[in-house]
Amino acid sequence: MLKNVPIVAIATAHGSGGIGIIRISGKELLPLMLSLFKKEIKERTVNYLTLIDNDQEIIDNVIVIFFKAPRSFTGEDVIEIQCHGGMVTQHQILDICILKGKDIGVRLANPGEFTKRSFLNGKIDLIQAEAISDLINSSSIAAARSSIKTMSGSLSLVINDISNEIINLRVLLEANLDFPEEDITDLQKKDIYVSLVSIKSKLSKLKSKIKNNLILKNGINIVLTGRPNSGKSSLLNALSEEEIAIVTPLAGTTRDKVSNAIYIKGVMVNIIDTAGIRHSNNLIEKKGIEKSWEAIENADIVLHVIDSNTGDDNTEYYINKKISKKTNVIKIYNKSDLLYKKNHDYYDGILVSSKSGAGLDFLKKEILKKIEYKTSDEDAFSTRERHFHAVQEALEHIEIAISYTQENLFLDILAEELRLSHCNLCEITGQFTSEDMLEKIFSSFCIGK
Ligand SMILES: Nc1nc2c(ncn2[C@@H]2O[C@H](COP(=O)(O)OP(=O)(O)OP(=O)(O)O)[C@@H](O)[C@H]2O)c(=O)[nH]1
Ligand SMILES: [Mg+2]
Repeated sequence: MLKNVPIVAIATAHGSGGIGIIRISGKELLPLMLSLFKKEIKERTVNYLTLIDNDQEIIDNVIVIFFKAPRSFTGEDVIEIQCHGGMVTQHQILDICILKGKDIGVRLANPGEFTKRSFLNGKIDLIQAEAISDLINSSSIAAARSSIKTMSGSLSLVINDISNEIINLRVLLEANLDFPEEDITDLQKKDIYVSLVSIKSKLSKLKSKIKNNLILKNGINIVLTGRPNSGKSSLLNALSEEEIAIVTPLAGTTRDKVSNAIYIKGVMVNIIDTAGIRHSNNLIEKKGIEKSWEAIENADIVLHVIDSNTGDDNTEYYINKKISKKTNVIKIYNKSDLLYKKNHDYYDGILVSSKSGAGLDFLKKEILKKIEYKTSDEDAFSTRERHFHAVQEALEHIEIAISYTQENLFLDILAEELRLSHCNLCEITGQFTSEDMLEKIFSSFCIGK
């Protein structure tokens, strides 16, 4: 598909509405404007015009606004045509734009292509582009608020501030690279160390903020595991305050995964109950246990439920072998109501009763603690997984750099680690982002955006 030719799309939602907006963007739209409206429209003025098709039939009376490059959303010439919002009219206008724009190569826009052009023309950075998509798709007022803040550049500002600190340090280091280490004064050494520690602290803060926002945006997955009859389904029901799963005294009751979403301090927690883990020759139960293992692999937190009266039979050992490093495990000693007295053996987990509800509030607090969620986060950002990973890598490079300041100063290594850290931050804002990655990001947008 040809790049940089003018593009056109319906910018309003698909279907009939009060009005529809057709948007055209291209480097030089004067010829198309003259062909469509027979006159040159002044930029940023509202124009009430009649749009006529090739058979001289009126398509619609429309309002047209022209944004001259570079003072437009895309940074190119942009024409916005507001018409009556029927699908037939909108498609007729789309067709006439393509027909009359044939000489300048007008084609239909791909998903997200207007925003992509805005990014490529330096009007917005990648974070702001993503925030536009998040704003359109936001499902709560809180999410919309954080998107609009991010769109206005709040996250970009924080990243650019850290980037500038890294650049300043790189300049200092690279200026000294040609000199032997002894020529660097103790004062300079101390300055380098202090700067690195300051960058590290800012990145750590940013990382935990991004994580917090990701938790708010996506929620977390909790999987209940353990031996049959330990009380997993009972715990799901107790946390849900609803009879979601079947509970019986028979071992092997749950076969399929059963899940329910609850909210803990505004965080969506998707709880998945699984088949109890044991050796079984029953075909259905075996399939259920396979599903349990799959769920465990994808969990953010595993609640490993143990009947505090009967113990666990090594299930924990197998679960720990299966889970990834990032998964948290919380041991739950269930059926506390059946215990005569609390035994010190339960110190490594949480004692609860799914029957009486004892210990559940404490468990909820522990869940938020495990994922390091902080409730009062005023400056919410609209963030994505890729931001988190990039900041994490940027932080790792700074930590390596700090480790090389301990005894001798290895200027070349320091300079290289700072360069890599800086690259990670530039990936977030889009300064060094591969074409493939851009394709992936913008293709998730809707057409006309
Ligand atoms: N007294 C008491 N009984 C409980 C408690 N939790 C569960 N039970 C009982 O233990 C039995 C098994 O509970 P389930 O919730 O079905 O256990 P499960 O781990 O889901 O079992 P499977 O689905 O077979 O793997 C039922 O009879 C429950 O009523 C508890 O906290 N106290
Ligand atoms: Mg069950």
